[in-house]
Amino acid sequence: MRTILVSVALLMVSAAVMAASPPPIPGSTPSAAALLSPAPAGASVYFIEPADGATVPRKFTVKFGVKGLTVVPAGTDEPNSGHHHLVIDLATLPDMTQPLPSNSHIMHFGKGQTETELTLPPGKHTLQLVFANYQHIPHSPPVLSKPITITVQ
Ligand SMILES: [Cu+2]
Repeated sequence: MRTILVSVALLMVSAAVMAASPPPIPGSTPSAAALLSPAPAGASVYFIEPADGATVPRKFTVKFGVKGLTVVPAGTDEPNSGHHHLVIDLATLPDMTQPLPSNSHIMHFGKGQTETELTLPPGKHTLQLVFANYQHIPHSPPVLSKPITITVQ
């Protein structure tokens, strides 16, 4: 009997908590704007290596540079911080106001890494860096490198 009473009390508490936060309206993204982090003036990301136009072996190192922002692991919500994302062979960038997708064209470095080893098939490839906040959402305005083109041997 006592267990039942406690359960009923818990149910009432959960109902009250749920009533306090109304469900999002379907089709709208009310929280997205609130999650955007402002980019400090002059913030930038860039490739330390390889250089634009470089010829590299199939397996090569990519080093990420950043100015005006601090690299922290994903999930760490601090002002003017975030983590690197490497965009590979993607002509059109995804929506810069939403969390970046994670797929073969967009690599997340959510542990706060500032370099990686990449293996790509021979030929020309484009690389671009996008910095994003603790929720994987690019800053506002987005902090992007210019895309570089490399030739993999
Ligand atoms: Cu991310």
